[in-house]
Formats: sequence, C-alpha cells, structure tokens
Amino acid sequence: MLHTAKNRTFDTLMSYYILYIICVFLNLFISDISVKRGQAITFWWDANCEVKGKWKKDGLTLHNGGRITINQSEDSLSFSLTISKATGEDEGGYTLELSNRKGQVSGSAKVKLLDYALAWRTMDCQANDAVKTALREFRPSNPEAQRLRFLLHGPVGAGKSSIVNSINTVFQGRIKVNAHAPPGTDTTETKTYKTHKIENQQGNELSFVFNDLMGLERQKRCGVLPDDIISAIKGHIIDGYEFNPTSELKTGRYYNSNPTLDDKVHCLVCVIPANKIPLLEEHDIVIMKMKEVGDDVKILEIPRVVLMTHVDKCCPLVNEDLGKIYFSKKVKIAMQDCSIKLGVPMNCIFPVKNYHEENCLDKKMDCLILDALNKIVDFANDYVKKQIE
Ligand SMILES: Nc1nc2c(ncn2[C@@H]2O[C@H](COP(=O)(O)OP(=O)(O)O)[C@@H](O)[C@H]2O)c(=O)[nH]1
Ligand SMILES: [Mg+2]
Repeated sequence: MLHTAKNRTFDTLMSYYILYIICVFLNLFISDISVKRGQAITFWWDANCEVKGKWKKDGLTLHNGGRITINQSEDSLSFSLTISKATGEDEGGYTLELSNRKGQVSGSAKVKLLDYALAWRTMDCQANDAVKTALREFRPSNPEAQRLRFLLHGPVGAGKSSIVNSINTVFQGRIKVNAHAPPGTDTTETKTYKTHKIENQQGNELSFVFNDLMGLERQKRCGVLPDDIISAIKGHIIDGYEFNPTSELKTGRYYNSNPTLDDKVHCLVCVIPANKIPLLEEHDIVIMKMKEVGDDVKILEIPRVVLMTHVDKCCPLVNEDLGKIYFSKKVKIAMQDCSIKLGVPMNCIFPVKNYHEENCLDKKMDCLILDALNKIVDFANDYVKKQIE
C-alpha cells in the first residue's frame, strides 16, 4: 500500500514536472523587432514559474551598463532587456535563456533597424483583391483603343520579360515560367517586337498589353536603336519585326505607315534594376538613350513611368522582408537617383520585385506589382481619353 502511495505521489510529481517544463517550452517566444535608428529596443518575457534568465546577443552574454538595461522582477517571473538609442551595431540575433533546477529553455528573435519611423509611401496588401478585380474589369475610356498598350524599355537584364511573367503570375494565381529570362546575361535575349497579352485564370484577355523589345546596350551597333523605340511608340512597328541594331525600320512589311490609336503606345514603361542605378553615370550611353526616348515621349505627351526592379538586391532589409520597402533608405536613394538620371518624377517611379525564384505567390510582391500596374493603367487611360477631342 505504502509502495503504491509512494508511486502515486511520484507520478503526480512527475506530471507536474512535465507540465512545468512544457509550460516554459510552450511560452518562450520572443518576436522579431524592427526599430528606427535612435529608438529603444525592448524585449520582455513573463515566465509562469520561477526561473533564472540570461540575455545573449549573437551568442555573447549581455550585461547591464551603457545603453543596456537588463531587468528581472523580484519574483523572478518577468524579464526585460532594453537597449537605448539603437545603432547599426544592435542588429542581430537576441536570445533569452531561462533555467531552473528542472531544465533550460531559450527563445530567440532578430533586431532589424529601419531607416524611417514611418513608411514614406503606403503599401496596402489588403487591397490586392480589389485592385485585381478593378484591373480585370477595366476597359479603356476611348473606344478607339480596344486595349491599352505599354512599351517596356530599358537595359538588357533589367527584368522586362520578367515583368510580363510577374503580371501574368499575379492574374493567373500561379507561377508563370520565364523562358526568356536567363540569369546574368549582358546581351539581349528579346530580338523581335512582341505583344504580350495578360490573361486571367479563365484564360480571358485583360484590356492591356505589354510590348517587349530588344534591350538597350552600351556598345555601338548593339541593342535597339532609340529611333526604333520612337517608331514603336508611334505605332509604326508591327509584331514579329526582328530589330536591326544597325539600321532603323522605315518601310516594308513590318512598317505600319498609318497607325491607329490602338496600335500606338499609351505609356512608356522604363525598366531599371535598383542595384545598377548607382553604377550608371549620367552620361552612360544607356541613360543617354533612355533620356533621348524620354524627351520624344514628353513631346508626344505620352506618360512615362519607371519600374525599378531587383529591389531585393539593393537593400538587405528589403531582401528579408519586402513589406519594409518604404522604410528603406537605400530604396529611396535609388529611386531619387533614378528620378534625377532619367528625369522622371518620384511619383512615377515604382519599386517592384519580379517573380524569379519563388515557387508560390507572395502578397507583398503582388501588392507592389498591382500598385504599379494600377497607376500605369490610370496614366495611359488619361492619355487615350485626351485623344477623344
Ligand atoms: N533578384 C531579382 N532578379 C530578377 C528580378 N527581375 C528579373 N530578375 C532576373 O534578372 C534576369 C534578367 O531578367 P529579364 O526579365 O530576362 O530581363 P530583360 O533582359 O530586361 O528582359 C533573370 O535571371 C531574372 O530572373 C528581380 O526583381 N529580382
Ligand atoms: Mg527580355
């Protein structure tokens, strides 16, 4: 009997003990923190049993002093770590280790510094479905244009072909493979003038198309000629034309001498990779060619926007979390640089990340793509509306 009673007591103690450890294990979760430079970083955790705590940063134990304040309540149930006036050095992995006679548990979180306390432009992923529906139902306001036409232009490897794939990915709800986006190429893959339709999940065409043309290149006699880009904008170039880097198209079966509003381009979409912008001099030949086209487009009163791709490669914060894009100084600086070099206002520059390595859809990527596309459609529709009178 005594033996059994002893066993029962032991069993009860064991189950309390297991519960005790499980509680600690289940609850030790500290969240990642993003703070603005200069603000305080604060972690805290409330234990459900008496434990000893130790804070570590990147494996090294932290101690009270300087900007660091470590607190443990008298009952040993509350733990906090505060680091005042956050600097770049404070970024990293923080761990709280808790221990008592019964065992040890730990929880970790990361600290990331934001360049701005508030996002300088809004990004609303909740609006994705509404924007998608509006774009699916969109029809141009001028019946002479059955669909809006956008021309993608920019340096080779900027992500022009990937944009068409990304937009189709967003509308079809599944990853579209980019057969013409080989990695790290410096010479142009797209050689012929092509209209890319955008389709929804049911295979129905949306009321806007993208024309992709040969990329701009640095070397003479390579890449598309600015005069050919202007011809394409004016609607003179017919699908299937193979660009000749040494002479412009002026006549022949691919030359449309009498283009309608439907054949014309309604918005010029410059595509520039964010990570390459600082490397481009104002007198770089690609920039000069893009400016030349931009000046002609201004005279024609056709809207011009910039899609700044490869944002993931220009800022580690954005690479880790695309949702932090408008907190990133590096992204803002790249956009300002782009605005100065190409002469495009900031509100016509849209940072995007293309689908290129992902195997499923991402609402933050979709949000940036949809926001840019929505504005392009708006600007282009304003242009076709103006042509009514
Ligand atoms: N990391 C990253 N890679 C991209 C992005 N957009 C395109 N790429 C990659 O860049 C390369 C060139 O893209 P592509 O669309 O062919 O450029 P194009 O020459 O302008 O048509 C491909 O390997 C793409 O997968 C992006 O936003 N981020
Ligand atoms: Mg291409």
